[in-house]
Amino acid sequence: MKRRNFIKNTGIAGVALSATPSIFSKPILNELNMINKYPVAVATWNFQNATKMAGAELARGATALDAVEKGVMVEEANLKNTTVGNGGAPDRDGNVTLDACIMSPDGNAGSVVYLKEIEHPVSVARKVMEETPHVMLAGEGALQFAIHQGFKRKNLLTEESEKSWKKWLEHKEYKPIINIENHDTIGMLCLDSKGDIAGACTTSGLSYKINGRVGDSPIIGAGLFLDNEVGGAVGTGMGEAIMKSVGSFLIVELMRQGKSPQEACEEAVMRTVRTAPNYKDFQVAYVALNKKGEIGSYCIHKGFSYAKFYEGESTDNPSKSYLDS
Ligand code: SD4
Repeated sequence: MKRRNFIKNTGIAGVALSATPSIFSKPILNELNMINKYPVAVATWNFQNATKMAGAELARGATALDAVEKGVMVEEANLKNTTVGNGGAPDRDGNVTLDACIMSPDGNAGSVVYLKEIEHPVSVARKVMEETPHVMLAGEGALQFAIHQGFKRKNLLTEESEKSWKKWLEHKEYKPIINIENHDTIGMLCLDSKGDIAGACTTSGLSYKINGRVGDSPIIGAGLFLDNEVGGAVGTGMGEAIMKSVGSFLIVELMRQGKSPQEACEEAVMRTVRTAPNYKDFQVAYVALNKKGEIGSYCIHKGFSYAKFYEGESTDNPSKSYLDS
């Protein structure tokens, strides 16, 4: 049974856009005083393959929701990315457990936590949003739901990840890594040709975490939040710190009160800096996008960047940081 009246407007948007000669030719919603032209896709870290995929979808008239899902799926399937989806690093007992969430412009949300053996948790999160009366499913229940929805089980522990984990077991030292070679959790926000915002966030969480640990990424308001009247925000880094400050929700509310995405991201990072005495030991990074297409980003440590796609162009953008190292 469907709780929410999910608006199946993809077809309508497609028809409207097919009459538009080039959606890059001019800002479509001038009344919003766009800084960036539609469509816009932004993602945490230099995940340009993901933002290009989302951008291509948006360019052919896809909704922000479809674009954001397809975008982050690129990294879920990327075996070289050891912090998202297939090939993600396991917990300290060798289990690959995935967390993901998705939000649509109408405020609907879906999420899965501690999901094993499913390559695309974001798509399961979308099914939770669209096909159930709930927001979040966890563990065995989430897996059973996914199987029932037609998802196939798969071993997600690659030889490489298993090798690294066995090496880690030799010392079992648990210390968060600040920036994992610019490959990390992907949080993405898309603004489509109608000016609607959707977002998604997906991760295998912190490498070698305690079995059962869930981070910020699947928590609506922490790893992701959006409000289609205002904009959206995504977070990456030490999930515990992001959860404690409800970082993404905070950013969206600050933007609602008039702050720019940049100012809002800075304030959210500063909340953690002010409250966590050990803030130098971990990374927290945010990216925000408002309805005008303005983007902001801020982090604790240097080294974080965000991928952006707009006007058909894809770029990597180093973020400003609180610390210089
Ligand atoms: C988590 N925030 O599980 C995620 C991990 C991450 O950079 O983003 N790492 O805490």
